[in-house]
Amino acid sequence: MNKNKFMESYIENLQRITLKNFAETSDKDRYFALCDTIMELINQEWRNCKNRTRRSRKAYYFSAEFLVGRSLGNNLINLGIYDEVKEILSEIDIDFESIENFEDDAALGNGGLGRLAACFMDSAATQKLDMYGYGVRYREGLFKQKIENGFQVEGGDHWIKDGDGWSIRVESDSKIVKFRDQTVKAVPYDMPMLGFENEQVNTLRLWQAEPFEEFDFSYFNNFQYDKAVEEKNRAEDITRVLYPNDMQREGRVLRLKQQYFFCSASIQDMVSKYKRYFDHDLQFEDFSKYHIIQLNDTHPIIAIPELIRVLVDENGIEFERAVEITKNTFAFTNHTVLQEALESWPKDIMLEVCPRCFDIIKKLNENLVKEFKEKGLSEEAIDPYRIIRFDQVRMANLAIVMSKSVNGVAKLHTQILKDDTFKNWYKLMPEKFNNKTNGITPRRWLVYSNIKLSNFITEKLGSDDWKYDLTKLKDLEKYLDDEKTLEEINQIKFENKKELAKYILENEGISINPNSIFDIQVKRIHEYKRQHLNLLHIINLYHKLKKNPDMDFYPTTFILGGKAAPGYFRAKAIIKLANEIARVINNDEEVNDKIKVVFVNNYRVSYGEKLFPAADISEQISTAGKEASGTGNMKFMLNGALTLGTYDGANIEIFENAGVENNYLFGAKVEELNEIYDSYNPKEFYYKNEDIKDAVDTLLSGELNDNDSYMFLDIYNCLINPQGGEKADTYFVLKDFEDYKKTHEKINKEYSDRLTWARKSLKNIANAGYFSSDRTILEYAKDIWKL
Ligand code: Z16
Repeated sequence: MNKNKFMESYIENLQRITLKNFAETSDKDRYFALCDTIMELINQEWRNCKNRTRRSRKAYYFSAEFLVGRSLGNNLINLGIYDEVKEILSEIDIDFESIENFEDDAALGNGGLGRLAACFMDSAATQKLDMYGYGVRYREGLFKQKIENGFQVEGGDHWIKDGDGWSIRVESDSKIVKFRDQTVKAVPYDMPMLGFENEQVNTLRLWQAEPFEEFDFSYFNNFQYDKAVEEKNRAEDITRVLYPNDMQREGRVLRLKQQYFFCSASIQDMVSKYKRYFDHDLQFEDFSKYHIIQLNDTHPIIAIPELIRVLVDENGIEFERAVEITKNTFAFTNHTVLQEALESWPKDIMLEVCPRCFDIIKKLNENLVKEFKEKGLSEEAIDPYRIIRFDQVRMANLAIVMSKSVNGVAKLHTQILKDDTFKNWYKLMPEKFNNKTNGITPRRWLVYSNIKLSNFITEKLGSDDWKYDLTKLKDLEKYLDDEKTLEEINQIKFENKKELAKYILENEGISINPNSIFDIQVKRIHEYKRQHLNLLHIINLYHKLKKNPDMDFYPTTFILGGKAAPGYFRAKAIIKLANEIARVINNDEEVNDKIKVVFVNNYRVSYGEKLFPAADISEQISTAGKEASGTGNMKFMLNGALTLGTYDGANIEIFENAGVENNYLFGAKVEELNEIYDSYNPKEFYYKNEDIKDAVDTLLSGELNDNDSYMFLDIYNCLINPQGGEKADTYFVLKDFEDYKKTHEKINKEYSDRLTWARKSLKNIANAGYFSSDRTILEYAKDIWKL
């Protein structure tokens, strides 16, 4: 890059888009001008990639969510010009960090699943894999969380109200999407996905819904202005907002419209390009040779009947032939074993949204049933396989029949799919099932967000090859017994903790001690993730410190954060509980030099970038068997935190790679929980264990105040009182409490041996290589996509 040219074009852009003189421009202006300048810089390479890959086999990642976060810093890192641009800006008195903060997170996802899609985009480009992302351009991303009086309050997230510096509207590639009762235009917005220091620029294409005709003049001419506006709104409604539920299916018509909307537009896009560039293949003989579609969970499965529809209805392909093509085109990833998340759509809703797709699904179901009957299966034996049952379309079944691959996202998770969730399917078609353990991109989650550790690693290894092949971190192990290195690791962690402390003081108004242990749990709030186990333990610890002020105890700061789905009362109760515990403890001068509790407001990608580098302990405490993988666990590990975790999801693989002796494993395993499931009685634990009783009773003792919301009673009841046919403590919080507490005591003791701790930290960093999404995406490419 030519520095002078960059500066010149930057200032030119700044003045052109604002019509102001340089000195008069605001930080926001300066941010957007920088986006423009970078977009110009990559334009040539982006076009080159598009041209080069027109006739090549490509993977298409279909996902209702892409949780991209901010792009400025990440793009500069991937272009290899981060330091230079910072310098250029400082030469004209612009502070990079301050303008960086003007970028709103692109929060087009709920949590792990959406962030995984974003990490995959980074890794695919970095590995020079031709992968296209297809999704939805929500006008409002995941709600902004505010905390008022300890309660979560949701606010809007109109992330593009001041513009969108990273997208190009490609009007000419617009598609028409037809619903039963409405026809809309799908307009693509393309975001460049840059490979790390290579020439690759892939595309993330997000569709926005707009009225088919900008203004319906027939209404207008009849003086029906309201009706004309109404039609426009009805179209725009489809992509107005991201549904904020993770792990909970949403049975609304508008949600299915969103899904069908982006799937239909994407399939049409693929087919029309195919016809343009492979114009000799009128019979689509080679379609599946050039396309493989990876379905990110159940959300985009409607793309399956949509492809059949487009082939049959719009291209005259025979039904059976279209089915064959489709079966060779799709692959399906499952992300959860929680039944409440597996989507099924009522027939009526499908008929209301996309009747032709329902027709096709019905036919697929009939063919399947017929095939089973010919094989001699009874009606009953067929039941678990039916795509339609009790007038519900079971999306996972549709995907499994129609895909060439079905995968889980961590070893244990895939095993549970085979043994349990999809066991009938597994018996029938074992060859389809495979595992792809999740990963994270080391560029965003280390190179960009933890510059100090990143530079340190490069210095120690004498090269930055590890950024391209994260398994090279293994070579850090030669420093395991080098005291100087270990001290440096502690020093870097300390610097990061100071920075986080400053940020938390500014944003949460709470002052925390960087010399204390930073124990962090950030993720969506859900009972299975057991934030309430963490909180009950803090309550009990607090009481112990009150009773015994001279207790040997290493000061600890407990940090929690995460959003609750707006309709999930108990998750919101957990947030209120966290804030109430924080209020009581932080205001108690007898203990607040020993423990502090912080609930960080509005946890999101850009907050995570500050939290992961500063953690000593990573809390990964889900009930065994429930967290499909987890990916936050990997971000903490890569940044040198030790995992306090259950034998669940990818934690297991973290323990395997870094050594369980360098982390803190606790709690019951899946097999044990399955065995005791029917006989489990949490009350036994409550009466037998004083600490449990102390913590649980505090929910109702009056010491904590839920402002008459009955929230703490709800948590109390769910732990020990079976309610309305529902068992008590289905997530085994009380069962695991004692072991959790003991493990915390061990951590607290061992932390003071600072060198031994640093050694464990280094062990984790050195063995985090496996969890690069570069490894994951290469496995997809090799085993499933054959790219
Ligand atoms: C989600 O974030 C996940 C699963 C799901 O069905 C829906 C959503 Cl929105 C998460 C899993 O809970 C998590 O364990 C996993 O690491 C992540 O998906 C990516 O696979």
